[in-house]
Amino acid sequence: MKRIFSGMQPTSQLHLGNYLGALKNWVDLQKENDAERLFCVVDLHAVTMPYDHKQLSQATLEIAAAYIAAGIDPKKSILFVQSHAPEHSQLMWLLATMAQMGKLERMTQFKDKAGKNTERVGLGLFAYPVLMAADILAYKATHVPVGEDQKQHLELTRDLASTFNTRYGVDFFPQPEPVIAGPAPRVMSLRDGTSKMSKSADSDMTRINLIDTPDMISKKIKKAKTDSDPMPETLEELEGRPEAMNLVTIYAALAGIPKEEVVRQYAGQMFGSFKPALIDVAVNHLAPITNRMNELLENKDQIEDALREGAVKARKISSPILAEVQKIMGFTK
Ligand code: AQP
Repeated sequence: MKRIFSGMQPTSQLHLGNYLGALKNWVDLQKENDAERLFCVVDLHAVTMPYDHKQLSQATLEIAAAYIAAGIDPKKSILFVQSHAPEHSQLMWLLATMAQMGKLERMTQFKDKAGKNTERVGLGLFAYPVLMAADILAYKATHVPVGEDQKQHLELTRDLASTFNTRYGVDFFPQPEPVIAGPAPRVMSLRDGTSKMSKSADSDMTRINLIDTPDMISKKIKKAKTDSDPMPETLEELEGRPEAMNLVTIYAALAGIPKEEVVRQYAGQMFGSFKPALIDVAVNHLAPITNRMNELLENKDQIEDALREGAVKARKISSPILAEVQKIMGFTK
C-alpha cells in the first residue's frame, strides 16, 4: 500500500512557497483512495536554529491550522505533531549510527543555514536530515511530497534505508520516492528571483504568507522586483529573467493554468499591468484559506483534538516499526 508522509517546520508562518511547493499537492493526494497519508508539524526540526521558545507551541498550532484550512482533512489523513510521537527521535539515534559525516557535510541546506559558522552551529542542525529520514522511515513511507529544495535530503533518506537493509541483511525499509509535483516546485523570493522564498529570510517583503491580508498581498506584489521589459510572446523568452518567470509561475499555479497560457494572455504588456491581475488571482485563492485559518485559531480545541487523535494513530504505525528495527539491530529477541 502506498504510504505518504510529509511535514513542515513551525519556524514561522507558512508562505506561498510552502503552499504551492508542498501543501497544495498534499491536498490533491487526498483524492487517492489506495493510499494512507500522514502529515506532520515537525517541531523538533524547528528548534535546530535559534527560535522563540515562548512561541513554539502557538506556531505549531498555526501550522496545523494552515494544513486544515488549505484542505487537509483529519478524517482522510493522519495529522499530528512530531514531538508527540517519540519514535521519531528514537529511530533517529539508531539511523545516526549509520549516517556518514561526509555525506551530511555535503547537505546544501546545512551549508546555507550554518553559513560561515559551521564550528559553532548545533549538532541538531547538522543531524537534521537524519531526523528527517527517521520521520519518513518510522512509517516505512513510500512517497514523500516535498518542494524541490528537499530532494537532497530525500536522497540521504534513501541512502540510509539501503544502508540499514544491507548492514543487517534485511529487506525492511522501502526506498521512499520524492513526489516533486505541481506547477511551482520552487517558488522564489519576491525580491530576488535567484533565491527561494523562505520563512527565515529577514525581510517579510520577500514572501507572501498564508496569513497575509489582501492589503499586504497587494503591497508585496506591487513592490515585487521585476525588470523593465514587457511580457514576451513565449515562455522560452522568459529564461534569464528570474523575477518575471517567478511571477508568471505563481500566477499559473494559483490560477490552475499552464505558464504558456499566462504568457500568451499578457504578451506585450508591462509587468506594471500584469501585477494587478496577479494580485486578484492571489487574493481570490488565498483569502478563503486565511479566513478559515483565523476561524480555526479562534477555537483551538478543534485543532488540539485533531492533533491528539492523529498522534495516537501515527504511533500505532510507528511503534511496531521501531520495535522491529530494535529487534533487527539486536536490542531485543
Ligand atoms: N520556496 C519554496 N518553493 C517550493 N517549495 C518550498 N518549500 C519550502 N520553500 C519552498 C517546501 O515546503 C515544505 C516545508 O518545508 P520546511 O518547513 O521544512 O521548510 P524549508 O524547506 O526549510 O523551507 P522554508 O519554508 O523556507 O523554511 P525555513 O526558512 O525555516 O528553512 C517542504 O516540502 C519544502 O520543500
